[in-house]
Amino acid sequence: MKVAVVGATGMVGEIMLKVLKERKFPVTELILVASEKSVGKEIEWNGKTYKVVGLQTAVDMKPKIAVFSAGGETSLLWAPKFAEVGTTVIDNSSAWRMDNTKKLVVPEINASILTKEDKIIANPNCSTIQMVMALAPLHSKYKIKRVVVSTYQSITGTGVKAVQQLENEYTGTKGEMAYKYQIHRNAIPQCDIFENNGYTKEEMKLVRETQKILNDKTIAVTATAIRIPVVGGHSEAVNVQFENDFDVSEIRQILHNSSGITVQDNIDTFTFPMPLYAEGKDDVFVGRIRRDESQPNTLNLWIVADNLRKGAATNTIQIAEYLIANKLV
Ligand code: 2RA
Repeated sequence: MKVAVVGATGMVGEIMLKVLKERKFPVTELILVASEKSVGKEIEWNGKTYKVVGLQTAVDMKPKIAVFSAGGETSLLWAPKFAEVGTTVIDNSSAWRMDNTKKLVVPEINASILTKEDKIIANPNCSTIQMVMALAPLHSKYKIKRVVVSTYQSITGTGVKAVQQLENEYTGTKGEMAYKYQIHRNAIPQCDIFENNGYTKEEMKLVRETQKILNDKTIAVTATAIRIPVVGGHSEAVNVQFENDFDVSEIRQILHNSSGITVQDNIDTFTFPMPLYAEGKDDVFVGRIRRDESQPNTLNLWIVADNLRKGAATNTIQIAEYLIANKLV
């Protein structure tokens, strides 16, 4: 299959290439796409060397699938151009996520809504993906009423500049700032820009995308998204109130039986998820599972995942795999 990777030189783009190879995706022709300044750059993939091409060249090559991680502006302008030549686009930016005509997909939860007509598919935000992966099976069983989530987000979510800032601060080197403040030995209560309601875009993504993916606007969600000096993945403290009561051991069993979830939950052996150990893995790790004794039908969870893999690249490739398996491309 002719596959284009748009944003091939970025952090997520590089992981998408890695995942395509790891999962032996049926690539017969690979098109590496990046901004004009990277055109001609050579990238090795699966034993072959490829030259990066520009966006119009890639459209003219009519790939069957194009996986995007190139920012919202590029996606808004170029995803429709790919779709017009018959390409199915799976986009990692926020450009299409809340568009009523576009599907927002986590394969383990709602891939069945996809049809042949879906030519631009939105990949959810990383912090949303890991949360709904754990919440979806519990919602089916106990019906979620309200979610309160605090996130502890990896600087890789911001990109290379942030990783370099932390490195510079750690080594005492002067350099460009990705954040307004020092991130080394700090926690910044701002991920993305603020909206008029005092919440950041990142926090409102957790609200809006969760309701769309679980297809239930009655679910109340409130979020606080924090940036911390970690690189392995995002962590989330989730407090979830259900309509119905539950048994904690049954909750653990439901999560254990859910595809893409690994339960790491035993305080006697100090077993719980941590980003240092989630890095490079595709599962969503859930632990610290315990009843919230302050109010009925309410549970606390700790959810950790590699934000560049299941939070972005792997989820994207899994959507592409679903399209092929179900003959939707
Ligand atoms: C972040 N989820 O972590 C956003 C975008 N990757 O900054």
